[in-house]
Amino acid sequence: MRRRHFMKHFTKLKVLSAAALVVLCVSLLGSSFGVAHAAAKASYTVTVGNSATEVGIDILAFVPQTLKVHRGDSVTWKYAPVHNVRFTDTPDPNLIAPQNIDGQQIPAVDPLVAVPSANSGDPLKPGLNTGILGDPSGPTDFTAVADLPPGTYNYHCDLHPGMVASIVVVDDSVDIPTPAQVSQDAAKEMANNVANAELAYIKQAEIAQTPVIKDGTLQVQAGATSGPGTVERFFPQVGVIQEGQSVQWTVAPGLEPHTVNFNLPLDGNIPPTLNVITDKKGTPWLVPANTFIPTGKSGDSFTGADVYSGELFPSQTYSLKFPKAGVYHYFCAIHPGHIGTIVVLPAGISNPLVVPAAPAPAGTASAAGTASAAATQASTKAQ
Ligand SMILES: [Cu+2]
Repeated sequence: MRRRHFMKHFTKLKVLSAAALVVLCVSLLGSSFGVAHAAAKASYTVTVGNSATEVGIDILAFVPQTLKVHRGDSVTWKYAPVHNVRFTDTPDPNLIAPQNIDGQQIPAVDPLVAVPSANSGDPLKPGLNTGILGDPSGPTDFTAVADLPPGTYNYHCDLHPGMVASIVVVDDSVDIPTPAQVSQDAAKEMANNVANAELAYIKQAEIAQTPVIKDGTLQVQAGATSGPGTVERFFPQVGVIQEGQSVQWTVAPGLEPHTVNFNLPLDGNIPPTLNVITDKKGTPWLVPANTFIPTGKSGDSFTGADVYSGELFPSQTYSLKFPKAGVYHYFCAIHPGHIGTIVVLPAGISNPLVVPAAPAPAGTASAAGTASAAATQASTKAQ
């Protein structure tokens, strides 16, 4: 999700006092390289997602997923848009639900998720919520000091309910990887995730070059997934059908929802997914933009007036029938740059993208039969 305002910018606290620094140096001198000892109050980093929005790739993962720390170490989450960190075992089931705003029931992001429960630099506590962070213009940070007894503390992102991770506070006597080692491994893991997502993008784009029109319905995939990586694009990006045919969008499995919104604004200016409104008491609320609210149901006909699908979740489908020839651009209200086009050809013009199926040779009933007949022919010619 994309947000331009309402970003809480937190001041990073310097957790190392001069005295602590001396202790740290002495401790490092006496230790073997690459292992963090208990006396050092170390500062660890967790990367929250990763985004290459110019090509529509997001990585929906906390890296590292499991971070071992000693009591008193600090953890900084670095957000690449847009996530929250909340220390509970279950994501909020009512992420966007009607809220009482000045006596009216208005759909808004649950304050449990939207409003931070602590400031950056505060001690880590079960239930801590950082609020939604990660401006599209760059990552933002949140730091918490893990002053907790040894144990496993789970957290997740409420916007992407499969994004789960944990901080494991280990006993002071246990050696754990240093922050430098953890960051180095995390960078490698994240680079792998991005490379895999790029590969998924290329593969899906290649598949989409051969359109699938089944029973008069073109199949379009919204997004592609590779492990924690998602590609926020439509496949095919340009769909071609004939008047009276339909398009069915299927959201790729994974964690990322999408929408199908006709029409793309003429100036290309897609409004932000969420807006901030302030109630009479001055409390800010995050409310979904109009583009997020469904105006047309699956199976409707698209005749040129705006139609918005509303949020479509992984594996969910949505279809529209196109009775009128034309070129129609559409967009996803959630992801910047997630735009597609449907070209509807007038009656009498056949779809140039559809490759006619070869007629089956006489006496062969199956595709396998056709293939083996062709193979026989080829091997005969080769001799
Ligand atoms: Cu999208």
